[in-house]
Amino acid sequence: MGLFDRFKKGLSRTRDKLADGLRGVLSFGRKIDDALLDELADAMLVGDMGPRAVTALQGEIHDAWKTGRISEAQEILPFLKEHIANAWNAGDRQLRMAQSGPTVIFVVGVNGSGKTTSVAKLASYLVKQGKSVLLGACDTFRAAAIDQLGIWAERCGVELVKHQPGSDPAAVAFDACEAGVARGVDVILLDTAGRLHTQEHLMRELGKIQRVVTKHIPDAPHEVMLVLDATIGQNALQQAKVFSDVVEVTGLFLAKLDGSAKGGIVVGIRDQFDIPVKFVGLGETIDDIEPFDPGAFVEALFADL
Ligand SMILES: Nc1nc2c(ncn2[C@@H]2O[C@H](COP(=O)(O)OP(=O)(O)OP(=O)(O)O)[C@@H](O)[C@H]2O)c(=O)[nH]1
Ligand SMILES: [Mg+2]
Repeated sequence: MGLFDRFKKGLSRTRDKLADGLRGVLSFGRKIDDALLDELADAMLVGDMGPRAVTALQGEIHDAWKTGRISEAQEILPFLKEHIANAWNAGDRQLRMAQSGPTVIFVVGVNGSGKTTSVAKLASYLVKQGKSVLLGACDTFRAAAIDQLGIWAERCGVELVKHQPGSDPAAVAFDACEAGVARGVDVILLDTAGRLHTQEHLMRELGKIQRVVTKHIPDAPHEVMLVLDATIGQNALQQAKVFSDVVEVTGLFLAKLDGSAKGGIVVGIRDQFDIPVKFVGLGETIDDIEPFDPGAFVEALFADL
């Protein structure tokens, strides 16, 4: 299955919801007018694209219509696809890698967003690219969390650095960095415990882990990857903001896109944050990871319309 087909499959629920609203609006032969543009905005809002992004897109289409660039409903879709896809730079979707020594990827997010699974997917993805990977079990809250990561490490054939449950996550991060440097691995992936913005001490702990990492490897962490659960829709925007306040989030991993009818939030995220979506999760196995591709995403989002 090609990238487009995998996106298409993963986005099927989102697309069904969007298509319901869009089909009538975009029907062949309809002339563009204000009423049509309002209907279009409603359909995009129902599709979770977020009020700000929808208003901006509606404005662009309105301008294109007023200046005579488009006049028929069927011209809207290509216009929309182009404008959404072009909002992403080509360069910023790559993982930032270290110039020398190990690349450290620090993975954060709220409880149950998909962090540990996404760490495993990233490990597997990197191993397939010929990289050596080491995992750090910085979620020391529950013994089960350490075991869960251990199982993934075994399955991916990568090394794991862990401490006892209840130990200091920053100490695990330190040891993982030390081991990574000593063993000359290419990438260190740090899994962390889920936390909510109301848990101030836990949010502060993230800052501490980040500082410990930087102390050991000066230009690290090279990526702070925020894992967002795509099924939560607009709340994802709030989470991106809160986590960005305590750590420098450099990339988003949008997990559970397959189970989501709210994949349209990707559009709203791009509009509100200068943080690129780097990967999406399209299922529960380690192979269900795709680098985010705006072109394939947009084509899949609006396929069959
Ligand atoms: N369908 C689907 N399920 C996913 C995806 N990513 C993760 N999951 C599921 O989401 C659930 C939570 O995943 P975890 O990786 O344990 O989430 P977490 O953020 O590490 O959770 P905590 O450590 O408890 O905060 C599990 O049942 C995963 O299988 C995905 O891309 N698609
Ligand atoms: Mg976890």
